[in-house]
Parts: sequence; C-alpha cells; structure tokens
Amino acid sequence: MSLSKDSIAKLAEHLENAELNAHDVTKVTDDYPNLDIASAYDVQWEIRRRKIKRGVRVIGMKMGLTSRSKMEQMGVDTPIYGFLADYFESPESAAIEVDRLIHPKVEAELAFFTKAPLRGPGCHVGAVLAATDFVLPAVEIIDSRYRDFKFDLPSVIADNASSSRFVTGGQARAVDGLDLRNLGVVLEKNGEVVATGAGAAVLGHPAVSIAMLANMLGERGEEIPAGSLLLSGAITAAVSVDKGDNVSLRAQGLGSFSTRFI
Ligand code: OOG
Ligand code: MG
Repeated sequence: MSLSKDSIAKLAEHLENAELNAHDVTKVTDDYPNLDIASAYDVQWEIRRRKIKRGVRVIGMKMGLTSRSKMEQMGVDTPIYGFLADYFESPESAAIEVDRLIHPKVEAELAFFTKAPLRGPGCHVGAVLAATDFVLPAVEIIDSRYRDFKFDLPSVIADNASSSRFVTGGQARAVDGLDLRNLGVVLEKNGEVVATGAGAAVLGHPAVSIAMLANMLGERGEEIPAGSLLLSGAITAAVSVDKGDNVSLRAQGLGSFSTRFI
C-alpha cells in the first residue's frame, strides 16, 4: 500500500517527534499494516526535509542490516539506508547523554569519506574505492524509536534506520594498501571485549555496501555527493549501553578511540 501525502507527513512528524523528545512509539505498521517499502522511504525522506527546513545539514548516509549478525539480531533480511544529520556526529572527546536517547546500542562500522560523487545504477566496488578519499573506524549509536527495539522492515526504514549518533576516531587512511575485507575490529565496553568482526561481515566487503547504497539511491534519482560521510553498516551485532559506560573500538591498522556515555 502506498501512502497519501497527508499520511506521509503525519508519520514523519510522529517519528521525528519521538526522536527529538526521546520517547518510544508503536510500529508504524501497527496503524498501516500494508505499508510498502517505497512509502516507508517516502516517510524517511520527509523527515529529512523537515530537518533541512529547520537548518539541519545532511552530512552523509548510512547503510544498515548489511551483516548476517545484524539481520539475525533484528529479524530482518534486507539492507536498508538512512541519512546522517550534522548533529548525529558526536566528537570523540565529548560524552554522549543517554537521557537524550531512548535505548541506545553501539556497533562497530567503517566510515568512508568521498571525494567524488557516486551514482547508481551500475555503481560497483571499483567506483566506490576510486571515489573514497579515506576511511576511518566508527562507532554508530543506534536508537530505534520503536518500543523494545522491535520492528519490521517498513517501520525501521521510515524511522531513518534507527540513526541517532555516531563517533569517528582512530586514524584516517586511504584505501590503497588496506585490505578492507580482512580488516579486524574489536569493540570493548568498560574494558571487556563485547564484539569482534572483520570487514567481510558487511556483504563480503564494506565497499559493496556503499555501492549498494548508490544503487538504491539511484532508483530514486538521487546520488551521493562528493564530501559525504558514509557508514558501511555494522560489522558486529549491536550492544546496549547505559550511563557510565565507556566504549572503545580498535580497528586493525586504523588505531583506536573511545567514547563515554553519561
Ligand atoms: C537498524 C539499523 C541497522 C546497521 O548498521 O546494521 C544498522 C537497527 O538495527 O536498529 O545501523
Ligand atoms: Mg549501523
């Protein structure tokens, strides 16, 4: 079922308010059981328009549900995308305030910074690597607006793929000379290893995920501009965090960094 303009606007406002006020809501498919994927993206793009109208800048995009462990964890089986607003970025030195979020979880990702636009259809790994200025390790903080972090595909797409915050750190490196498939990551919480993984967990190679993003956007006539920050999708399953937690990420050849939750 595709949605009327009015319903899209109503759902976008409802989900964005949940994000801004940090309160959870029931799934959008509870009220619109036949909501299709295209309309779910319409809601996400409407949330994006609402933010831009208020002066928020979109600095990049993210992929989600690109790894087997994430798909299994969330019970959903298709990669999705979301947008990244400027205020989602949390500087490495800053602490993240848990009271401003609902039920945050952290996951290890790889961030690509582009120096040339990427356009689908027909975008491939080679095009992504050629357009990449550098990569950096990243911790994404996801925070589904849905009660108990439970959703289906249309609901999570409408909710901007649970996007909430992210932190990049460590060492920026050009992709040549890096083996992104075998790149190992170790995620620690309060000094204990909570998840490990390698780049190949993301669709076999993290750049495949970025190519898929360009191709998905191409279907809507959109492209990825140069100067974008792109999150590959989690390499590991997501781990819940709470006030007082300290999370650190170590990525092979790309250094390490940590972030605090208060
Ligand atoms: C959806 C967002 C998934 C990823 O990297 O897989 C995501 C969710 O799990 O809430 O960001
Ligand atoms: Mg993610």
